Amino acid sequence: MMKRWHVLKRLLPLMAGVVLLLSACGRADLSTLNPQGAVAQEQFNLMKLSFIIMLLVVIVVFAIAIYVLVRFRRRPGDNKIPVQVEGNHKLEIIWTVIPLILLVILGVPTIQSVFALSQDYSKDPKAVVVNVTSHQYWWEFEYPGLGVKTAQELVVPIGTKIAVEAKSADVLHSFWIPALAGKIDTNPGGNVNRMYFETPAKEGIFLGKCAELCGPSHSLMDFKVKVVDQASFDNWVAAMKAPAVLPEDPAIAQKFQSQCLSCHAVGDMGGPAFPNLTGIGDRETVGGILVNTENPKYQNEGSTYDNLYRWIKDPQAVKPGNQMPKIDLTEQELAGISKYLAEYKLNYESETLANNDATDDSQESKE
Ligand code: HEC
Ligand SMILES: [Cu+2]
Repeated sequence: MMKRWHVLKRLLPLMAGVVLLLSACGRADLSTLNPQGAVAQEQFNLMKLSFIIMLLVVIVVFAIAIYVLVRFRRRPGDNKIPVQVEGNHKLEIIWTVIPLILLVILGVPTIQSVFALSQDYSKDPKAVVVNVTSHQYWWEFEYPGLGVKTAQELVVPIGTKIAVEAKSADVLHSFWIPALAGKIDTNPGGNVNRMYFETPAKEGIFLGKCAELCGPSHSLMDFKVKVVDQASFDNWVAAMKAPAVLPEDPAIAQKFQSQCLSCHAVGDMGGPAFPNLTGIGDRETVGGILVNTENPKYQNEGSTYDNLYRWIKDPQAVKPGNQMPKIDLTEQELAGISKYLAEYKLNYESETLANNDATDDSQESKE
């Protein structure tokens, strides 16, 4: 007994260490185990149910196995071969019926949920319909009912069903917001996949991921879901439709128009096929991964918006293989354009979200 305790005592710090290590793996804004909204909650309940059943089976099977090992072990001097039993009707019926019952307990709610969660809410007037298009390596969000298009950050109102129609512009990707809903593949070739999720009743920012290996920058293909109150959402929609604001400095404005608006859109100007930059100053990140904040540490020739600057200067260095080319700009143009974009804010948020700093602190710019 003493000896066993000694072994256990040695193992305790190790086990405590493992607990600490694993507890750091979960991020509230990126965890299926911290579900937000009704859909994620239902999926989590299914997980709990199957986990509990599994745990019960494991405990019973191990208990019987250990009991048999101990009770019927060979003792010194005992050389008798025990009675050999072959087949036992009662036992066989028991261990066939119990799994059947467990499967029914697991199956009925699972099938119910699968059908309930595959409902199409795109015709529901209370739902917000979003057409999601994945690109190597960014996400496009179009709100067909509202006439708005944005990228990288899906802005949605609280407590609402979001009906997603997902497709891909190039290769296979997968749309996944761990804290809000399960994932869905986005396919090329006009094949639309549908799902819906429900936003929680309070504001917050949730991290989304591409969950299908799609190329060298797959792991950098992040997006955000920004849940805001209804008033902020309405403000946002209106502000997205407002006329474009161009850089004040005419030389910078000219450069921006000729070099950037061939691909990008701001307000009512520019091309529709590439990420819409309207209100990019409000976005949490640049390119989905670099934190979009002012950071004097990287003061670059008059621009403290290090990450916008860094992206525009050499997007390929940030996300290898993405479709934005490196553009020839002078330091002054670079600084001017990044400052302009950083200050391009729509100011749509009500105070609650501005004060509730749900921004993910662990999202460091990778350097
Ligand atoms: C050939 C088309 C093209 C041109 C020209 C172009 N871009 Fe881009 N840009 C892209 C694409 C594609 C992405 C998305 C890259 C990704 O994340 O995979 C992007 C992403 C961005 C982003 C990040 C967007 C976000 O939502 O986080 C910024 C900022 C940006 N571009 C600024 C500029 C500026 C400034 C210029 C002009 C100097 C410019 N781009 C010129 C195609 C272009
Ligand atoms: Cu991917």
